[in-house]
Amino acid sequence: MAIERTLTIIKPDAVKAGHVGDIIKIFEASRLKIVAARLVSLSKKEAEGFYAVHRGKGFFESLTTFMSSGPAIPMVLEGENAIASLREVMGATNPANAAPGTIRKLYASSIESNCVHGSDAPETAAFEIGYFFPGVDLV
Ligand code: IDP
Ligand code: MG
Repeated sequence: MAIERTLTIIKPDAVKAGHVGDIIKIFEASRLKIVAARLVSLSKKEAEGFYAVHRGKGFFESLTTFMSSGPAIPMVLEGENAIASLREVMGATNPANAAPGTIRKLYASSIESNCVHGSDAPETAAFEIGYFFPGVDLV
């Protein structure tokens, strides 16, 4: 297994609900180490740029409005198999289908307001890390 980096975002619903600490606790317990973090309030345009792969889908408008509705916390996580590990602790996109103990099962309220983002492949991780941390020399 390789040491990888992946991008997560603690989404506006989780920040608003006060679950930032709970979610970071799960990352740390899963050996996902925070190597970069910011607190951002995305504009609609920035949210659209981040989720460009979903442009044209029925939920794109609503998703990008939600993602620009308040503060969010993008972070770069590092660890063995970090991309798959993060996806595992996040749980399924729809919290109704998420496994017990996953972040989305514990804290998410709907398929849209689902608390966290996680990159799904090395290529998307590289794009997404660059989107929020351009030119930053990560520790
Ligand atoms: P993922 O976050 O589990 O990778 P994606 O399919 O990449 O899921 O979708 C990106 C985000 O768009 C989801 O996390 C969720 O916030 C939102 N989303 C996905 N599918 C739906 C849907 O059917 N209705 C509303 N929002 C959705
Ligand atoms: Mg995705």
